[in-house]
Amino acid sequence: MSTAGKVIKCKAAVLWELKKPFSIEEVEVVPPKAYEVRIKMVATGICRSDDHVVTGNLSTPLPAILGHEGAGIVESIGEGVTAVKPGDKVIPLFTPQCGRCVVCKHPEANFCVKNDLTNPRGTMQDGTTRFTCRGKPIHNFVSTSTFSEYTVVDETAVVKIDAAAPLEKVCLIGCGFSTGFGSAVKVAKVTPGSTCAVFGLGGVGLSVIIGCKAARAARIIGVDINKDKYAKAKELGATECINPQDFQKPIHEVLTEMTGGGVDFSFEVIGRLDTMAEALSCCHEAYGVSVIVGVPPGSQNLSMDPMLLLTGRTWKGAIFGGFKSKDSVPKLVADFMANKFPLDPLITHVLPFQEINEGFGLLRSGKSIRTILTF
Ligand code: PAD
Ligand code: ZN
Ligand code: ZN
Repeated sequence: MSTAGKVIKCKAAVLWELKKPFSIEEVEVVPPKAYEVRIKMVATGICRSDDHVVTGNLSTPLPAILGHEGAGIVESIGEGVTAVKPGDKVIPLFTPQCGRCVVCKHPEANFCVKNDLTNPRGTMQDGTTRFTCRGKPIHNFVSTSTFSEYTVVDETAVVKIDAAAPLEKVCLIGCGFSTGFGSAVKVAKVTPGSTCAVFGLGGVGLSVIIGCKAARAARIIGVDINKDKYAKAKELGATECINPQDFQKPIHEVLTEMTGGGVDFSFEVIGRLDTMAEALSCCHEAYGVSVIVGVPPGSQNLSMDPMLLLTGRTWKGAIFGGFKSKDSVPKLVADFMANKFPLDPLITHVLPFQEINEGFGLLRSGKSIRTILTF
């Protein structure tokens, strides 16, 4: 029996309050309005950015259905939707691509003005939400809300992918993989033979390493306080790994000495102000490029000595690896299908969706890289 045009009752993980576990609830998901798409989720990854919402580091209106690294199948479409049809395999896009705004028209930029990150409303483009639970409206999260058996997204925030793609793997292209990989190949533009330092060896940091290796960097130094992360980092291309806690001096001094003056490219993939400063300082004073990938704690500032930039360093940052989401995600899926990069090493755990709190526990304890929740 078709569910198109009807309210769907299904399970979703609702975050009612900060610093509380997710609550698996029955929610109502209303049909998509014009230019909207309702998706049956098949798989979703757990990213540290979701956890940043739980801790309060990343602000978004609550109660909300989080999750932004998913893949699913179109259940129904609203009026006027042409980009996808029921049955299509799709990836929701937490950075939309409307195709019409000044950012979408810019050849390099990807942070479409329709994003819900800078001033999050936790709604669809029309300012309302498609979820209710126990009679209350429940907010969306960054245009996606993948921690639900069904979700509704704007047409600008979803893209069709190869019908043969394994959704329980390519969901990582919805965030972690693309963010890390793009930070290396598109934002930093890592060059052959270069030296790179990657601070933070989680799912996103390891994807930076995959990107540095693909760009044929000669030396890739992983930096993490959890030594359990080193084996995987080396398997994916790190040539050495170091722990800042093993040294008496700041890690940027260690890296500067190790590399005879500083690395060519550095990446902060943790989300801490102190490591952002260390990553900037460890790149070469005359030509180093440092990229901020980690999401910093909300409303905190970092003071820095402008001399660090005056001598020639470049300091950058990007959301979603600088990729224009609609243009890039289908191509990245095709590249994965053509074995151009791996995703399997990033997946350490697979759990049924109902065990979402266990999945977050694995992330917080440093035991997982990516946990995939399956529906
Ligand atoms: P993760 O928690 O899996 O990995 C972070 C890693 O950093 C872990 O291995 C930690 O052990 C390590 N770490 C923690 N503290 C330190 C420290 N003081 N020094 C060295 N290492 C440390 O997270 P993730 O890989 O899912 O995400 C990493 C960051 O990237 C996080 O802040 C997330 O919010 C952000 C992110 N940004 C975007 C974007 O579009 N820019 C997208 C996705 C994720
Ligand atoms: Zn993410
Ligand atoms: Zn746009």
